[in-house]
Amino acid sequence: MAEAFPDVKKIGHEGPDSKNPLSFKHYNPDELVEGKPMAEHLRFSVAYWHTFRNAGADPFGQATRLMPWDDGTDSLENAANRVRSAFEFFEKLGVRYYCFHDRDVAPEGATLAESHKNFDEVVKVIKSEQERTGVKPLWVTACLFAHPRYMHGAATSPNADVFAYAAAQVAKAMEVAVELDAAAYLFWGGREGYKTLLNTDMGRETDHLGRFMQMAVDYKKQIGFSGPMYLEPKPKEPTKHQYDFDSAACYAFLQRYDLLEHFRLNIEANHATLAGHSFVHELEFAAAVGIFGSVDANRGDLLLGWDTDQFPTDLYDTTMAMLTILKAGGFTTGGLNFDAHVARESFEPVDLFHAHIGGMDAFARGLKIAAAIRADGRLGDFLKPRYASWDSGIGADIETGKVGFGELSEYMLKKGEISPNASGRVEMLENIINEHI
Ligand code: XLS
Ligand code: NI
Ligand code: NI
Repeated sequence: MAEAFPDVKKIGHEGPDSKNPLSFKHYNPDELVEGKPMAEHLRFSVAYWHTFRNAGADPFGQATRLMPWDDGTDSLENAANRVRSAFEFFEKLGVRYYCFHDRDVAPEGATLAESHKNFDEVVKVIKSEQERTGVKPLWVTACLFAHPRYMHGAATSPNADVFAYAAAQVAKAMEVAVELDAAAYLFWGGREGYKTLLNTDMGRETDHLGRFMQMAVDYKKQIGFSGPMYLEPKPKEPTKHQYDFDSAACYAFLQRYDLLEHFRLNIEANHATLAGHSFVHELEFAAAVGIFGSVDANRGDLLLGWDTDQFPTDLYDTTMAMLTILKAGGFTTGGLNFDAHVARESFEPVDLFHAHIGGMDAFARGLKIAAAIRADGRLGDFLKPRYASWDSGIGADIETGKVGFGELSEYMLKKGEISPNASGRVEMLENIINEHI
């Protein structure tokens, strides 16, 4: 098979002064940051659905992208060629991970059995490409939202057969995750929500979603899949309201259905903004309650209210994200998956390289800036004295449960007024970030 990207060689690190658009200015995989190579800090991953399936159509216009390796058919041969092209891309870009939905890599068949068979055929090709290159899935997932059978949802469909079909699809995708040595398995609740409450039994639907995830946990044990499972919050789109609205809603769901020890979150930047949060808020919440897992790295557009899935380029955002990720101890099984697509007008194959290089450099810079801010220490040092009143005296008594409202009333009546507050120094702290950017 001919090369898919014959004009592109392996992308190298040329440093910030290079004018070569096909080079990294900041991402240098072996360079140590806080004693760990950048590649291990960032664990970049390519999203198969955007980079190899999304041809650039939108609700108003047809596909624009040139994909010379793709003959446009649903044949197994085309699927296999696409896999080879994808691995050529991963290798040339220098990423170690990729993510996919079952139906991204293999065509849906006329029956479930035929779909399984198609999947198995393509997985053979994927496996040999993985062995050749060492590139592996950061996570695997099943597409439970594109086919018309999922019009009312998958695990939350009013039709019990749809739940059963989705379970069969997930079971198969989990088996493939084992086969391909995926680091994790992911659930994004594509249509697990509602269009109108007039036709929806919310309590029953969320119970079904909980039951579905409990079954997934059982199956994971049964087939010996050792990686974690991720839940990816998103507040809306395609439904008006999705049950996995944001990190906090996912946390409540996981607690209610006793799933906490088996799941972590995959935080997507654009989903955070759709939920009315910042990307870093979602990361910080997940880290604070101990369920931070992985990241779908992209960005939205403040002027557009949907999931535009643009490549991340905002240094302030990548810096704030890496500050939180470093504070949380970094990725273990997770990484930065570019759940992003090139603009519809960036239709040439080389644009895929520009887009990913930009995203990787933006996060490499964010990582270096975050490490410099941590080394500088002023930001981190600010918190200790700010919370000092909790380290001894009445604060410590509250934290350790020694006192209740009665004791606190006594304490305050005697003291008469609070010790003076200190300034929050908002602008001074913001200035420290900008000193380093
Ligand atoms: C869609 C989601 C999806 C998941 C994987 O908005 O981001 O791409 O990441 O199903
Ligand atoms: Ni995503
Ligand atoms: Ni998304």
